[in-house]
Amino acid sequence: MRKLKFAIFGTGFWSNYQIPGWLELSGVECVAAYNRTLSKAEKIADKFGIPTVYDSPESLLDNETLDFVDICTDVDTHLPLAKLAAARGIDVVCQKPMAPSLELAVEVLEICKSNGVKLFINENFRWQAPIRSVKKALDSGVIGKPFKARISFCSAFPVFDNQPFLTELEHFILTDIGSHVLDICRFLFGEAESLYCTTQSINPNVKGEDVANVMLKMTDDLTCYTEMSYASLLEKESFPQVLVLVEGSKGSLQLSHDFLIKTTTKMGTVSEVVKPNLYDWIDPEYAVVHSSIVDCQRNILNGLRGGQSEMAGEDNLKTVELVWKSYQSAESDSLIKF
Ligand code: 89Y
Repeated sequence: MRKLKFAIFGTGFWSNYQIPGWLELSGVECVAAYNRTLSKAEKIADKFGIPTVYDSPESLLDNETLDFVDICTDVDTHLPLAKLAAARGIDVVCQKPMAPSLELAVEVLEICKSNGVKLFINENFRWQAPIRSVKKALDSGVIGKPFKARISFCSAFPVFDNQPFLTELEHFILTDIGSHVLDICRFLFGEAESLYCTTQSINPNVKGEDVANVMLKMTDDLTCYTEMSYASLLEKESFPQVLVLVEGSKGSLQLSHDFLIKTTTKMGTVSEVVKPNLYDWIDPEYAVVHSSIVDCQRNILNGLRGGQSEMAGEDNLKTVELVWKSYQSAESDSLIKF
C-alpha cells in the first residue's frame, strides 16, 4: 500500500507525541514541518528525521506533495491553516478543539466540505485504553441498562508549565478538558438532549474558567454529571486520567486511579487493571493520553484511506456544540434544551 505523505503544522508540545504516534503506524510518512519560528521546526525535524522545514505554510504547501496535513498549532490558527490546505485539495487532520468558537468550527467543516477534502479531529481521550474497556463492558450488558454516570477530571497538575498559553485563554477548561470529557460522554452514552453548566475561576493566574460542572440529560434516559477542574488539590492526583462511574439496572462500573476498573453486580465485584501501552517516546506523566494518540491516529488513517473512522469533523462538531452550549448555560444560568 502506498505511504501517505503528510506535513505537521505546529512544532510545539503536542508535535513531540503526534509525530511519533504517526510513525508507529505503517503506511504514513512525515515529509515536512511548519512552525512560524523556524528554529522550533528545525528542532522537531532533527528529532524525528523530517527532511524539510518551513516558516511559511503557503511555501510548504506550494513545494510539497501531500496527502494530508496534521494541524497542531494554537487554536486560533486552525481555521486559516485548514483553509490553505483545503483550497489545495489536501485532507485535513486537526487537533481539538476544532476552532475557538462554534461558528468558526462550522466554518472549518464547511471549508473542507466545499473543497471536497476530508476532515478528521485528533480527539484522543476516547481512545484511552481504560475508556475503551469501559465502553466494551457497557456494550456487553454486564451492568444492564445504564441510568446514571459521573465523568471526572479534577486535578492540580501543573499543566501550565508545559502549555503556558492555556493561562491566556478567555475560555479555558471547557474548551481544553471539556472537549475531551464531553466527547467521552458522547462516546459512552450517545447524544444529549439538555444540559446545565456552572463555571468558576479559582486560580487568579488563569484568565479563563478553571472549574466547570456540566449535568447532561442524554437521549437514552441517562443522567451524566461531568466535572472538570485544574484547581483540585486532592489526596491522590489523577492527572491525566478521566475517572468514570456508571450505574446500571444490574450493577455498576467504576474506572478509578491507576487504571483500575471494578465491575459490581449481585455476584460481587470483579477488578481489572487496563494499562496504556508505554511507547518509549511518551512522557510518563501523560502516559495514558500520549499512548491513546496512536490508536486515535490509526483510526484517522483508516478514514484517510477511505475506511471507517470515528473521528470525522462532522461528528466532532457535536462535541464542540456541547462545549459552547455549556458556556451558554453558565452565562445565562439556565437549562439548555436541544
Ligand atoms: O491540552 C490538554 C489536552 O488535550 O490534554 C491534557 C492537556 O494537555 C492539558 O489539559
